[in-house]
Amino acid sequence: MTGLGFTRADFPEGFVFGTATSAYQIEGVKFGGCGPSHWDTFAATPGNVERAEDGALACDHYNRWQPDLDLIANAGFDAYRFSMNWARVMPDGQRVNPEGLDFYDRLVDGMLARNIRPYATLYHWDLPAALADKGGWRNRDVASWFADYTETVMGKIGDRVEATATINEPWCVAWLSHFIGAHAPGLRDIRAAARAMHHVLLAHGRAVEVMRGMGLNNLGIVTNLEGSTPVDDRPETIVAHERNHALYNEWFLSAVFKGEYPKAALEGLEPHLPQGWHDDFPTIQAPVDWLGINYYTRKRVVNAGGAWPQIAYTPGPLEKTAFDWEIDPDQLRHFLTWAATEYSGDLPIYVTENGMAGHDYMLDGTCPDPQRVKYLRDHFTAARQAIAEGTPLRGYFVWSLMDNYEWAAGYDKRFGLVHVDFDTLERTPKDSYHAISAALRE
Ligand code: GBH
Repeated sequence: MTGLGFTRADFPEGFVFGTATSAYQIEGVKFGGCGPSHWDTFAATPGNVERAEDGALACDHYNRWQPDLDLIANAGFDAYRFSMNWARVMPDGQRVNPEGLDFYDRLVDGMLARNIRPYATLYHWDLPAALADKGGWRNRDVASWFADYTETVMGKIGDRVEATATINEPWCVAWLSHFIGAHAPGLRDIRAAARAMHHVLLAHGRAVEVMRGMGLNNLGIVTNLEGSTPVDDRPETIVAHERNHALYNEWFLSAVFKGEYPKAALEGLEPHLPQGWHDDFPTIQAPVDWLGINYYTRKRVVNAGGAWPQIAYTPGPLEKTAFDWEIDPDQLRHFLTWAATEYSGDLPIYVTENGMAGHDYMLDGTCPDPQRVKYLRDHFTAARQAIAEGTPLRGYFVWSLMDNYEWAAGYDKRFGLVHVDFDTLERTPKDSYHAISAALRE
């Protein structure tokens, strides 16, 4: 028995063990001709990000990618989920930056040289600022811009990646960023949000069509699913919970796999959707080969009153991470089985992200993170339960390889298996890194 409570023998033959990052969170955008993205703009506006921190240097992975890939290989991981920064590839949203493409070319070759399978994500939130200025995800043209970018970057690396995801977490791209206002571009506008909720799916579908046309396969989308628990059984609470679940968990899966939007979300969004939205479903439903699920926590929902959708969250009683997110591993089992049963059927499912934020600090040259070891143990157990229930779960990517830029929370929420000192940029594997390495190598 290892510290994580499993070895490879406890999972099906060929199960893919990986770790994940995203471009803006680790690379640093000040090198290599990267253009500004809407995250640089957002972070520069006071009040949006803790301490107004940004991704200018981040983990300096742009210059340190070789030792970083060594860390992945040395842990015994089979695969690495990474993303390409759209603004690095197309600094002004149009012109192609060869230096940026070369970086991803080297990175993919570096993975293959180390026997790490590359799982690429096309969009993990770094929209070029020039495209944001044209309306970004509110503008229907974003689907064409994204199709062009997809063709450009996949023309360079598509022949060597194992799998490709279009969009990371469409809920965050659309709702969190245009209605809640917590991520770039920081809007709080139902009309903007409704349009983004639709355009992000249209862009996904267009990208799938483009890649099929290039002869590429193993294409998927990555949704974030979050438990939604009503705090009590009053009718108004249940209504708020159903809207939350529909907007968060059902909207994207229902569109991609069923060609429809869930009623509990559509009742509020329909008046704000772009004209002719029905006609886009054939594109949105372009068949995918796999489904990625990011899972972290559950939320307890109350009815906030006021305007639709009246959703608010309130703290719950479960043990919490440094982000105050409740730890609820059984929701991972539930969502894996639910997604397969309701939507994706026999298609392979991957946990494309799971992990937790800690306030991890160095102690005598080591970095003890017992809460993370337990969190991972309990979530890997939940994944095994989903497999036992018959869910076609094929792999699991721990978020994240190393501490990084945690978006609006800046650098003090640490999700890494590897500690990063943001003054010296020194990397030190935490206890959780050693625990997973032992599990994978036993
Ligand atoms: C993932 O999002 C991201 O893909 C990844 O980049 C990130 O580093 C990782 O999680 C850890 O956060 O309190 O209403 O503002 C996870 C899903 C959903 C988590 C929104 C943060 C904040 C909601 N995210 N949530 S709110």
